[in-house]
Amino acid sequence: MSLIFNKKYKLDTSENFDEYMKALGVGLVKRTLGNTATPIVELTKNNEGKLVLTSNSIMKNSSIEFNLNEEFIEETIDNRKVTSIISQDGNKLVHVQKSDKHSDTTIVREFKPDELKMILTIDGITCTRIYKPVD
Ligand code: DKA
Repeated sequence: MSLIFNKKYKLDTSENFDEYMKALGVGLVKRTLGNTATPIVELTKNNEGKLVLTSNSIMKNSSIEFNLNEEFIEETIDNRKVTSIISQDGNKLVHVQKSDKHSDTTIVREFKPDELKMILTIDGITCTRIYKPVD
């Protein structure tokens, strides 16, 4: 199994996202927006061969560009500045975010033809978000 590029996925179901955001220290206003947003996510590659992960929603349009296994500074959807590193495990991207403001968090994105499954963990809290292909 490998990653799936150039395919748009839209959020379909989400479990425990509010608890996850609370553990990150996200305030009520942003959590309310986060809980109602249905982002559309797509993985592409740019001209330099970097991977690009785009997320578009009413809350924010964001895009991160990265090489696998290389640290980079990421500004998250809720405007945290974190140090990120992303590695590949078959059809999964394993994304670790480090910050001095909260515990390390890991986001695993599993790309399948019929869904994109995200598992987000922090401090023993697990959030599962299922995205479905658009069209
Ligand atoms: C997603 O892409 C969720 C990404 C997690 C962002 C953390 C906090 C967001 C606060 C609105 O589906």
